[in-house]
Amino acid sequence: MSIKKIVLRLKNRLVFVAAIGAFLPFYANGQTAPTPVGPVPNARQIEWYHREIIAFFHFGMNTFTNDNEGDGTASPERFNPTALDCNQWTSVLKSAGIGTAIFVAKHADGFCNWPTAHTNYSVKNSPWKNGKGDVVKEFTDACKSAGIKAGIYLGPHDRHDSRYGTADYSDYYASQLSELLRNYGPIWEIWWDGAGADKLTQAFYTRWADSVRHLQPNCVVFGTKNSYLFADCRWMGNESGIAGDPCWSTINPSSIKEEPDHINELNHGEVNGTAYAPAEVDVSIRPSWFYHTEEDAHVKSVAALWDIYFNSVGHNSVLLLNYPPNKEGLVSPIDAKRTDSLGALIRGTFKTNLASGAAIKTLHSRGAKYQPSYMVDNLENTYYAAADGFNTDTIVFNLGAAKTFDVLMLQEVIELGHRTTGWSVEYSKNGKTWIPIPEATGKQSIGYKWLVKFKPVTATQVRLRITDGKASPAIHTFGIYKQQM
Ligand code: IPT
Repeated sequence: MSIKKIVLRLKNRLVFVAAIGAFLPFYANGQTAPTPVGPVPNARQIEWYHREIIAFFHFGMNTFTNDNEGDGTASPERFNPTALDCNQWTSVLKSAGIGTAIFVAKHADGFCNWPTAHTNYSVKNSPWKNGKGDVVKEFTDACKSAGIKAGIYLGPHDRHDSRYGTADYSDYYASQLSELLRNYGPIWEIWWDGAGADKLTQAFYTRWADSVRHLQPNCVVFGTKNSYLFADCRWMGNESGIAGDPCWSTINPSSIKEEPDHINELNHGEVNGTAYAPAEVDVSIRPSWFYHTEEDAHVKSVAALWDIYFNSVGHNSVLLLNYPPNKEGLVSPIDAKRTDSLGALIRGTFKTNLASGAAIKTLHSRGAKYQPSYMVDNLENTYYAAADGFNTDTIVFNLGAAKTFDVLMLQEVIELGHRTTGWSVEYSKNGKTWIPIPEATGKQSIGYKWLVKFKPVTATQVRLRITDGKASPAIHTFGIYKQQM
């Protein structure tokens, strides 16, 4: 080989090595996904978040005794819905756009809405359908045919059964749980109310949770008090529909346990909490959980429900909205109309992201696979991510023309953990002067979804300032919208 050829070969090799060298940092920083930070959701929790709203149905002996917390002595004779139709319930949900529902199979008065083999205190000793009825079956069948996921509340507390709190009660409850988890198709969530459940030890729940995991591996667990170890989602700390600001998906297990109460931690979560257990916000559309005619005039207004939506779904939580079916066994048309309007308001408002198509500039782009435009593309699997080493960013959306909006949406990539811990949004009419939106200033958590509403503003540019974080930002959605009242 001539000297010339050898030199040429060496040169080519050098060019090749240099090319790889130039490409590597880009590849390493630009094309690999950010590493998750802190606790992250399991598959059940990811699915749970995407349901956004779950309906709750409180119906049982209390409906007929005009009570909310029956003492367990009311005769089964009193349970007699005249026109029970669970397909009517699910049609209410379909038209409101709600795709998940949880039914109270047994509340604390102990009366069972299905003909369980393990107590006589049930529908089988009621006049309804001559004792041949099964509300759990009618509910799960109706959900199935409507394409709605069905969950079950099986009250841990029991005022009727004298075994409550003893080892025998653990057997009794386990047998009922098994009936419900074996015989009614997929059960999407099990709800372990902590109310009155203080006598139930961790050992009870360990046994019951084993059975849930064994019989329905994908079932979400709402856990509180001594079921805290199994909580896929936690109580939010109040029953009025107002999750905290911030509201972290993370929390310490001792706070979920509620000893002595930990309301503040439940409400806000804990930014450095070691468990991933986001809040499920239980609230009734009426003052009570069960139906009372005298509350027909006090069904929550659409405006109140809209606020609750922002304070629950819009606070990185899932809304569990209760409907109390009446003595006929139907959801009242008043309640149905309100959630119809809520559904229309949600669909109308979030239909058009006024930032879609914006020209977007960021300070620390990670690379082509994580483009800023992915924040406004309305696609499920794309997101913007900043380069490693930058926990803050400034993201400017040039809207191209003046747009008027009064709602803001942010979504993080929950699979990557809570990354951003400080953010604010400002707008500009000329690209020079920036005006803060007070309601969106000094915010902390984002998580699955954060919503803010405010008086309408008109702007040609909007900017998101990420001011603090545990890791480089990973933003799934940035949206601005006009409320469609
Ligand atoms: C409260 C329980 O303490 C909590 O564990 C959870 O189950 C919650 O109810 C559900 O709303 S008690 C209630 C009277 C505030």
